[in-house]
Amino acid sequence: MRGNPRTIGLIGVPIEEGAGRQGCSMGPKALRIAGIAEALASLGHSVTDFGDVSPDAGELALPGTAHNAAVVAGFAAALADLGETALAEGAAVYLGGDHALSFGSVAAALRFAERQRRALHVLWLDAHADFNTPHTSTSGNMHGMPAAFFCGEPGFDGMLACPKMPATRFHLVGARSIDRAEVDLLEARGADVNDMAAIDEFGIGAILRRILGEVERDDALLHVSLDVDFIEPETAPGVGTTVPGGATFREAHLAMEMIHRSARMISLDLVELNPFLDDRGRSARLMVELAASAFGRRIFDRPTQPA
Ligand code: 5AB
Ligand code: MN
Ligand code: MN
Ligand code: MN
Repeated sequence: MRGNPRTIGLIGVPIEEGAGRQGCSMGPKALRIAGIAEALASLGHSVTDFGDVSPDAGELALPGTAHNAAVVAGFAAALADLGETALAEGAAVYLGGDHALSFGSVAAALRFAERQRRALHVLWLDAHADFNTPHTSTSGNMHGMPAAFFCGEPGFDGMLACPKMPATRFHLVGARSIDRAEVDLLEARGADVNDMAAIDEFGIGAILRRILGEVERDDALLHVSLDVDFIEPETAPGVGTTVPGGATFREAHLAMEMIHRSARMISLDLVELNPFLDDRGRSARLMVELAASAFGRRIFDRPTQPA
């Protein structure tokens, strides 16, 4: 074991209503079959699986275009509560499910941070910004909206009561497909956008070092949201929204290894895995490996593979 053993709560979130196509509801099962609990426990952590969360029932329609807003809101409400319970005991790992689960997972982290009187930073590892609102979205798919919600953009009345955070603490890394309206909003709010060109030019290590340094400077807590499409689709094909030119296997691992060393992460989303599109469980296993790196697995811990 490296560093301190932690108590980790796994929360399955079988939501697919935020995405434009079906399949992400099978993600929690695939991540469990790929060995998420065993991988974290093998590092010396104490792992509890809370099972799959069920959405609270309710009605909600948002002005503008936002498909399945009631389902997304129902998951968010249930998840914000269960997430807070998990955070009170240790770290939370959310097994997605599409990225609309972050309406709830980040709400839980913001509530927890507020109670601790600490600031929260969010690291968003994604090809996309997920900074649309029901007024700007051209697809109406709510997996493209959670960041705008928790950064306090208008248009989500009735979603969920929770603290909001300034977009200056929202760090997007890996972006290569951002909608016009998102670019304008991200710029206007001063969000920290690091696109693939920045990774190519400066290296992901330098970018992560700067971001984690800001978290340290603020003595803040960190929530990490890992979208499968952050990674190059040839390496992680099990996702509905592939964009070529993504992070490599090693870039993704280095990011997770640096997150571990910073010792600031309280919660981690593993989102957008679509097992229906995956190649023999490859992307599911990669997401598990990346989560293990974020919780302390190092290259030295890995046995050499037989030839
Ligand atoms: B994902 C798009 N910006 O709003 C939209 O996969 C894509 O969680 C959103 O990052 C992608 O529909 C959402 C075009
Ligand atoms: Mn996303
Ligand atoms: Mn994405
Ligand atoms: Mn996606």
